[in-house]
Amino acid sequence: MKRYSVFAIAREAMRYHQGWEKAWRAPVPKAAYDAIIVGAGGHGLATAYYLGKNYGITNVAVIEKGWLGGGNTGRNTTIIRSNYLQDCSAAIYDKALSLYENLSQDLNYNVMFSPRGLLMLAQTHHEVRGYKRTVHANALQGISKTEWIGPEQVKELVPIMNIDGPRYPVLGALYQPRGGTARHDAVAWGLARACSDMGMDIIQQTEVTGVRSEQGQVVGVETSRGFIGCKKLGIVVAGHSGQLAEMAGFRLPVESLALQALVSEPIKPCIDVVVMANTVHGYMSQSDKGELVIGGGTDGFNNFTQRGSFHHIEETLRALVETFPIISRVKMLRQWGGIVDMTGDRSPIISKTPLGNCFINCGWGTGGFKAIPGSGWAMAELMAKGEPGPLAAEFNMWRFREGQFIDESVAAGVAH
Ligand code: FAD
Ligand code: PYC
Repeated sequence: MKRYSVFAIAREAMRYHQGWEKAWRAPVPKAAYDAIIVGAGGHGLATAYYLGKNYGITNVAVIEKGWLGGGNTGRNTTIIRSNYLQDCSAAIYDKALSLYENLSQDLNYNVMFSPRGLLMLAQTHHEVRGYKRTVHANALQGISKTEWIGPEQVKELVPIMNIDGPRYPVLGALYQPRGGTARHDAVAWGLARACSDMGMDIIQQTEVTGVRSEQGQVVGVETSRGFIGCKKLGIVVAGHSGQLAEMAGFRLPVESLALQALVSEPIKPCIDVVVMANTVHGYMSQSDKGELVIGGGTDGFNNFTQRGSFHHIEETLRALVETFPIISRVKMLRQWGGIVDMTGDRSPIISKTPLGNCFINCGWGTGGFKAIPGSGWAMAELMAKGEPGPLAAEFNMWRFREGQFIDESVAAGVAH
């Protein structure tokens, strides 16, 4: 792991930062690897990282058609929490949260993890019931401290909030003090640097266009730079999972949808917790630069456009202005979209596939940023051992055929 002395930092400052080493190499692909991971988003990079760190498997390539972190990982609104309902979900999201708490130290890279606390507002009686149930479930799971708080406590935590809105007054909130945010690019960059330091190849601007198999086993992938062989394949491509599965000859129960977000001009600090308002379909936090980071629900139709749209700004802001009247005069700066992969039960898939040595990690939908280290940990175990460990066991892709759904529609929030 690279460490720089204060003298090196001062020297580089004096020579206009011309002498820093590249954080990761730009290697020419080898003919073959022990493991190939398709997709250099957070989940693909974390899988590679824990393959090396936990299992000593470092002859690994991560193949990315664009630039690393350029998919949903670099487009998300960075909310981290583990307040899920079902035991298997709470376990993996809480594992991820625990890993996030030490990720900067582990990677020696500041991922700017900020446990500022997270509120999920209850604005209907249905939500009150749903969130109280989650608090009880989390207490029984014994892993993630969540609590139910009343409207006055909400107002104390977020003075800019109007809790007496005409349509949807705030009836209380599900509060997770350990929740918060991290810097999304830094998570991808820190993982990429650590993988590269372990000798792994991160191969950008290279699209996987086919999966070659013989007698039920993957032998390698076709790419825009030619064939690359592998002994194990991990598919970790979020909104493009259906396409990769088709290349490998199987179908997945996922849909691809655009999820949009926007940021405002920077303003003085005015909100120091993360707030999600799922009934009105809006959520908000403030970045270190002062921008309000805002998002809403998914587009109502399947698509692959990574763009924002005007109707979305209108709908999301109309909803949020009722709860945060002060934002009515703030200018919005940028908007964008990312392609998320939605399963019917709003829970992910970390699974073996019909091909013996091919594994898939997808279906994180609108909520996978928070899961990155836990997901990588579980996927690395699956790829290294060929069988899922306790964190992944219930997230297999056959649960949809068997009706073993892991219903997280309340916890998914923006995608309920
Ligand atoms: P990605 O980061 O999308 O990485 C997949 C990579 O695969 C991409 O880089 C892509 O280029 C590559 N790829 C695809 N096809 C190929 C191919 N054929 N060959 C090679 N490479 C390929 N989650 C939260 O927990 N909290 C949030 O606040 C939150 N907010 C969100 C807001 C928005 C607007 C969006 C879009 C998502 C949000 N999410 C949030 C969800 C979260 O971003 C995703 O679940 C998570 O980032 C998925 O990570 P990933 O590594 O699986 O996918
Ligand atoms: O999963 O917490 C979440 C989330 C918030 C916004 C988008 N996803």
